[in-house]
Amino acid sequence: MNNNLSIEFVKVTEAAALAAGRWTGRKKKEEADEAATEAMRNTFNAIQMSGTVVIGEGEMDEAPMLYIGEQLGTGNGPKLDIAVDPLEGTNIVAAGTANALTTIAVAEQGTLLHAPDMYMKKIAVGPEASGKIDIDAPVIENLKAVAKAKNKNVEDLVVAILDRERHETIIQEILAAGARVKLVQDGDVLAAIHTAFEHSGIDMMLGSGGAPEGVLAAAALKSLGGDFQCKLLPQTDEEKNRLKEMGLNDFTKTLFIDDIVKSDDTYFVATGVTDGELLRGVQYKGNLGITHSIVIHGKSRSVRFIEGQHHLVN
Ligand code: VTB
Repeated sequence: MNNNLSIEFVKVTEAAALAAGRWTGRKKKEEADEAATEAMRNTFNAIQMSGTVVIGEGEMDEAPMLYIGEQLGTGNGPKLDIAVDPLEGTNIVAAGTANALTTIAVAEQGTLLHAPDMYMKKIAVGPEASGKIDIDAPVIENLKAVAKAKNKNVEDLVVAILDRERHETIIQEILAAGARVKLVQDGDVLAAIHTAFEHSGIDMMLGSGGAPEGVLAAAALKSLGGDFQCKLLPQTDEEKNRLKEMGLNDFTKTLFIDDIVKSDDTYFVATGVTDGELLRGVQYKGNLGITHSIVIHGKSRSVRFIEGQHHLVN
């Protein structure tokens, strides 16, 4: 992929964040999501590329969402797979709390997992524990393996997990092993990526969340040298049929990071909407909007933090 595209992709998440940020703390999550989606689509469509959404917010009939199979870009230029989460944390934005972001991952055509938007069981770790995890193993075994790899005691480990009733058993297993939890209201993309950033204090991410969020996290973690495994969790026959239509017949099998993201030639990009632990949120000063983004390039494994100043036309 042409390196110059990276700045074009940053513009996409910046535009989405600038649009969604206007809705921060207004208790209007749908409006925030729609604003992010529209800005993302418009900015993508100005890029010289032939992109396809391989995993996103829903199916064609659920428009205005960026749907699976949607074509993005001018139609000229490289053929690319795109994973999108126009607004990771719609509830966060509505409530005006922390860690909402806009995010995309882009890779060469045919290299990102193409799957419906459904639940996915996930495990994520940073570079030190890469290759040591097993999504099928008991929680305690994964904790022991991560502790050993990081030269820590199990008691020192912090596991990020979405604060949901469905996770009660896993949470109890983490606590019984002596480790600690960091309960996350929303946003398991960031929770997963945090495992690769020492200062976050998070050693592992467990639990089920959205499949698009899983692909986005895997794209970032692959470039950061971390590890990620998952299993798709269809809830209905309709979801099972949709999986089959997409060629995923054996949905019970574990998907490893290289199954989810097959190439190194990837970009993961995110822009903060509300202030968070990795990125500051959008700040508005009159006609000026200030954004903070991260760009992770798989080929070079470079990580860049980019501050943008934007003159906004109202
Ligand atoms: C996660 C999280 C999202 O949905 O994937 C989660 O990353 C999973 O779904 O920010 P439930 O909310 O149904 O548990 C979000 O929290 C919201 O899309």
